[in-house]
Amino acid sequence: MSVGDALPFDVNWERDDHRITLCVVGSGGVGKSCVTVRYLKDEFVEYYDPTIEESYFKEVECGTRTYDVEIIDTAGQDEFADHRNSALAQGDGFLVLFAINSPYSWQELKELRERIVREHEDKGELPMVIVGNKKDLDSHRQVPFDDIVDYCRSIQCPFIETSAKTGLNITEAFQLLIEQVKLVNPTILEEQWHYKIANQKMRNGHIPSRSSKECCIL
Ligand SMILES: Nc1nc2c(ncn2[C@@H]2O[C@H](COP(=O)(O)OP(=O)(O)O)[C@@H](O)[C@H]2O)c(=O)[nH]1
Ligand SMILES: [Mg+2]
Repeated sequence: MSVGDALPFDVNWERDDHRITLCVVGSGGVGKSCVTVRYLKDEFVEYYDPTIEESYFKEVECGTRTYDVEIIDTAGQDEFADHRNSALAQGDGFLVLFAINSPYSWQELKELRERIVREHEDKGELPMVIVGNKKDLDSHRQVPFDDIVDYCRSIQCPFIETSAKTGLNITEAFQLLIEQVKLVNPTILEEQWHYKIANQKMRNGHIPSRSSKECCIL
């Protein structure tokens, strides 16, 4: 479909948020901020304030299309007793991180994943990718690879090892997640795409009517 074509369905203009939200989660210090910034800016910045939650926007390619995606680098999950309004409750997909040199973060990952699944149990299957970060510290690995594979098989979740420091598999991790979103929840990607096309038409001076598929050209 090109920008010039009529929309195949009515865009709900009452909703101003057709973005796909991907949340980067995991216990403190696993590298959530570094992974996110490596993906967005291809830089490794050693230190981020661990208490700050940041939100970014990016166009992400999947197949032949690009989608507007919000990426939330979460923080302070240890205190989220009541997190109903938090990113964890709103995410459409989750990159769940641990650090391969931290058994604590691996245990935390399992608990965190269960909390996210409980939070979204009404939605059924949830797009998720498990990420073992700090792969550059493989010589200090404390989470056995076989344990990770066994766990990920048991919950049927894709797994990838990354390094924010070297950039290894960072784009691939986000790509894997967007592919999971496409697999589990293709409708939200479709909606996002049509919303994006409608916005491009608006910018080009085409005002789609709210109730018909026709456009009037000003
Ligand atoms: N060696 C190595 N250090 C990393 C990597 N990713 C993050 N770090 C370091 O781990 C610490 C915590 O990273 P940060 O992104 O702030 O963790 P967050 O609390 O999960 O957001 C910082 O000192 C980073 O420099 C990585 O891939 N390899
Ligand atoms: Mg952080």
